[in-house]
Amino acid sequence: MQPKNINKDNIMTLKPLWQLGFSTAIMMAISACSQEPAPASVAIPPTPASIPHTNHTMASSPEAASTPTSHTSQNDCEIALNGTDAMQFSLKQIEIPAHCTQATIHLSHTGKLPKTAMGHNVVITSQAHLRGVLSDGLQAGKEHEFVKPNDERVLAHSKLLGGGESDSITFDTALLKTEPYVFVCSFPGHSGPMRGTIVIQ
Ligand SMILES: [Cu+2]
Repeated sequence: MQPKNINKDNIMTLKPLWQLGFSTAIMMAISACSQEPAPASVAIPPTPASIPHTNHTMASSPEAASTPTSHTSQNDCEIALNGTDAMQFSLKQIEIPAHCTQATIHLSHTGKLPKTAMGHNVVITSQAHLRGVLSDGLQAGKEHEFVKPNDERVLAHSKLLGGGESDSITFDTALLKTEPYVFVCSFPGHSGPMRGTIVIQ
């Protein structure tokens, strides 16, 4: 049959070509490796771990030296977070200074919609437990403000807020240093856009 022969021919001719291409690529890769010396000029940036966390004024640049040192160490452990009628948090990432043993999140609903339509909360949990916390929160329903009661996977959570309301939560930061943590709004349908990572730095 004609179609079969054509197929066979194609395979026969394609295979050597493919092998040639493959071996050429390998040879090129090998020669590229052996010819190029290691780029010695690449500067290794200092890792965050190498920066002494007790030293706030690393006066390595003029800007850093001229920065007012009026901030108190208590205030930088407090984070302001807004939720809007457009189903957004004001932050995609919460940064907590490494010296904070506790951190506080002040959540404000800056919109006007009621919490039945556009409720916002902030729930702190590990990345690994996020999915389970959200599905159990959904099951817990609105009478529990979409957080399973006494959920051990939840480090902290705020009340569910409507427009114009606010709430604050304070939590220990020790666990945040052991694995990736996230903040999320557990109101149905909000966890996609309304979530972010927590970074200790
Ligand atoms: Cu929300």
